Amino acid sequence: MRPEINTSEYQNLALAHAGMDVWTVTLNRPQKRNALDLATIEELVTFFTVAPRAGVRAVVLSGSGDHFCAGLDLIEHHGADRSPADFMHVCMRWHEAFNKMEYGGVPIIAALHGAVVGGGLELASAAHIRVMDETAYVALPEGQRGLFTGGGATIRVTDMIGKARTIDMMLTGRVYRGQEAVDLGFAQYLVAGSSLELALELARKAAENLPLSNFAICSGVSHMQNMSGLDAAYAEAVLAGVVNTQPDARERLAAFADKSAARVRPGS
Ligand code: 1HE
Repeated sequence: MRPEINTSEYQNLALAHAGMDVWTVTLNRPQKRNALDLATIEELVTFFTVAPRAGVRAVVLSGSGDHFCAGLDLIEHHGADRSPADFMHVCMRWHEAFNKMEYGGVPIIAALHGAVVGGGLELASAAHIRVMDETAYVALPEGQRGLFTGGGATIRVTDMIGKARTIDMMLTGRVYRGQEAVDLGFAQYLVAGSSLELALELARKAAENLPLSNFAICSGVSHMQNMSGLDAAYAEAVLAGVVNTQPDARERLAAFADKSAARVRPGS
């Protein structure tokens, strides 16, 4: 049976259906600059566990207030006085949430503005597309706080910008923004206006694809990055075997064959 998204279950995330089975997921603790406490991480786990089976065709992830996300809730962490094992388990819940995002098969577009820092950058890195506005900036200030990244920066930020730049950010607290951030690979789009607006447009575009194609794109590419070239080629062939013969694709292929389908042109 298809599970439902029960919006009243969520306190720290604001969920809304934006049409075409596109959902907006908004970090909703602006008074805490959307810092990620354990409760918020659990809500992310819940949503991204249910979303792939609830018919969600794309997600726009954003933050309320002036900032996307200030990372780990430092006040909660300070107050909890955690043991090494406690914090290891906290990090495992972050990984649970972010892996469900990256590998879940539902396209996630992050709309970034203001601070996207520490764990906030780790969260954004688990999305499939990132859109920055002119206020957005990224940093990994853990080193300055006496901490280390625990939500996947060593993997996903390094994938985006390379090892040397990641280490520089961690050591020096370097901040990137604007075109430079896009050129380095932090985001695929920079907008003069609202990142949310473009993210929604991109999500709707992605939602027009068949869900099985999006599943392959939004889980297959990531899985294949973790494999040897030989295994990745094998897995790609198997996945394409399933996706490229799906009955729902016949109509689209027929439209290409009878010349009624749009052609690929620059600017389309
Ligand atoms: C917070 C947090 C937080 C704000 N945890 N409460 N992340 C950082 O080191 C970033 C820390 N935050 C900042 O640098 C700034 O807050 C911002 C640049 C994001 C925003 O500045 P501003 O001037 O708008 O806000 P503010 O006055 O600093 O903070 C407003 C409130 O948000 C204040 O709470 P209040 O109750 O005193 O009003 C802050 O305490 C609260 N707040 N950021 C908790 N992060 C799995 S490991 C991941 C490791 C990390 O992510 S390390 C965290 C890195």
